[in-house]
Amino acid sequence: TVAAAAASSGDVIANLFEWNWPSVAKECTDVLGPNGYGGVQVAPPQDSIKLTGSHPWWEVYQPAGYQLNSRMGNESAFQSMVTTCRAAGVKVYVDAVINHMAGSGGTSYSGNAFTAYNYPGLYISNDFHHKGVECPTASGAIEDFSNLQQVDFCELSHLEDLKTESAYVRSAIAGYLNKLIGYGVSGFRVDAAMHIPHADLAAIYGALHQTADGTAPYIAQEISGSSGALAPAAFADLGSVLGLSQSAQLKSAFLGTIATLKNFGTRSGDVASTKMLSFVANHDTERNGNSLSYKNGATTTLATQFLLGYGYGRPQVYSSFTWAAADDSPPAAGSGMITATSCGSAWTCFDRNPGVLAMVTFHNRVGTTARANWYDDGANLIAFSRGAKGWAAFNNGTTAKTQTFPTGLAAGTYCDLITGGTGSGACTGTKVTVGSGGTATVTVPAKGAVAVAPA
Ligand code: LM2
Ligand code: CA
Repeated sequence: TVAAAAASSGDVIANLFEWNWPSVAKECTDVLGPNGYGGVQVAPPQDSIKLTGSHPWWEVYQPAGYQLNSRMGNESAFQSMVTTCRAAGVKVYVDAVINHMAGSGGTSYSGNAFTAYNYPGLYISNDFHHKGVECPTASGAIEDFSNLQQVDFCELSHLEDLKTESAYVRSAIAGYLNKLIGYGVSGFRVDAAMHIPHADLAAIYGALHQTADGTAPYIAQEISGSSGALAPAAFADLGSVLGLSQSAQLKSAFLGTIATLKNFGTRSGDVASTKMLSFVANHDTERNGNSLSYKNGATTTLATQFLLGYGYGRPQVYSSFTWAAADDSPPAAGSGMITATSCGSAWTCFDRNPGVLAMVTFHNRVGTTARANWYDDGANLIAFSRGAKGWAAFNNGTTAKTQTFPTGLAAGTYCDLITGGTGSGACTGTKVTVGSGGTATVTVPAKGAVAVAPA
């Protein structure tokens, strides 16, 4: 049996995309646990195709079997990472690639050989959808992403599409996920969930065990459609959904004017906050241009701080490797095995940014308290309170702004978490003095934030 996770202080998830298992474990112990993160999301841990020559990051999205040998480490390294993270109070969420297998035959990181539609001891041709059978397109690939039959039964980028309506395939997938739960995993990001029929997802989730936390696994589904049966809202009855359109809204706001974020989380199609896994960027959106990325520097840090402060969805902070070409491998040995993370130029560790850590504290202190006291200048200065528990201001402009804001806070002097730290000693940073009417005159730095939330 797996030990209960150490007392966790919150729900924020660090998405350490393609960090190897020892590096994830160390981050849990040194950074995530001590700073109040509640979880870590890790890259797909199952066996995957190992190409000859270069090793693009996306090898991990071509499963070759469910053994836990991957570019991030072997099964015992995975298990030890989960144990270490849980001991630090950090729950582990796994990216589960269950819609498909690889796009061709090959060999795997476990050293297994496989051919098209044939994974020895696991799947045979009859366990897949095929063109001319379930899939109506001539190519066998999805050609029209608004056509439900194609989306469900054809191949996403020619990746062999599992027959998830079959009892055998469902039980093989559930067996893999239950093995992870048995190791202490608390939930899943379900890759390409939109491409699995709703009933099949329901059957697979229904076969999952309780986690070591004593609850059903947390489920966050990747739904890239926008309307009808393919909209995120159409899957929210089964679990949470990824905030893809929300990350796109954050990009346009932070590259334009953030006053537009007054409706963040309340547009039509925005699911309930409790069903939303929200983020500024992920491994797909940072490459396809749909979101901000580390290349936007301070703007991305500020957007991450906003997301942590605002209170829509369960926020995720993305930290991964830098790249020149979209297919580039993370730093790895010639074998494809990913090397230890070193934050700096090859890896961007937003999860460690002091201003981000301050907002994780803010997020945890205000909890689910409703927003109030919205302020915006019609352009790039905004502020809001979280009831009477906290107040924050964000300046996305390039010059500092001084303004008198309603704060919702009791009169008194508060210490800015971002410049003053989160400890209980004397304030070493900006002081926010709230008068008897609840207002405060504050200077918000260019591309910066001020946030107060007493412990
Ligand atoms: C996802 N969500 O639905 C992942 O977030 C995304 O990163 C995955 O694509 C995709 N679905 C499949 O899991 C990535 C990458 C693709 C790559 C696939 C498979 O963005 O470019 O496709 O992983 O490795 C690659 C080639 C593609 C080829 C395919 C099959 O880029 O040209 O298609 O392999 O051989 C013929
Ligand atoms: Ca499918």
